[in-house]
Amino acid sequence: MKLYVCWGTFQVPGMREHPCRIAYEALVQADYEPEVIKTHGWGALPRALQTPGRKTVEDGTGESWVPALQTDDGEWISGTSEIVAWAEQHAEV
Ligand SMILES: N[C@@H](CCC(=O)N[C@@H](CS)C(=O)NCC(=O)O)C(=O)O
Repeated sequence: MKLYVCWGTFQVPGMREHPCRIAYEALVQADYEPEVIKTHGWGALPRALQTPGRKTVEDGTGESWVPALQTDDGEWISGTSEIVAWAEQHAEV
């Protein structure tokens, strides 16, 4: 599976909780080892200015915001709470 994130899965100083980190931790907690793809850029930019990773996310989910998960089945799950819910429902442990 591929987890598309912004610039990483680190905790951002000043940010209460980092959505990409929350999504990553939920998948690890469910015993997955997602391939983490850093999309960089910024979700609010128009498509012409998006990075290739953001364009891949937009093609899959309809929006360029991250985190977004592409499962091994090719299914896309967009949004932190949606990814957390998916991880809980598909826990390998
Ligand atoms: N409601 C969204 C918010 C996600 C969010 O704020 N993601 C940050 C990255 S951690 C983001 O996309 N920031 C702007 C950007 O990088 O495009 C969710 O929880 O999934």
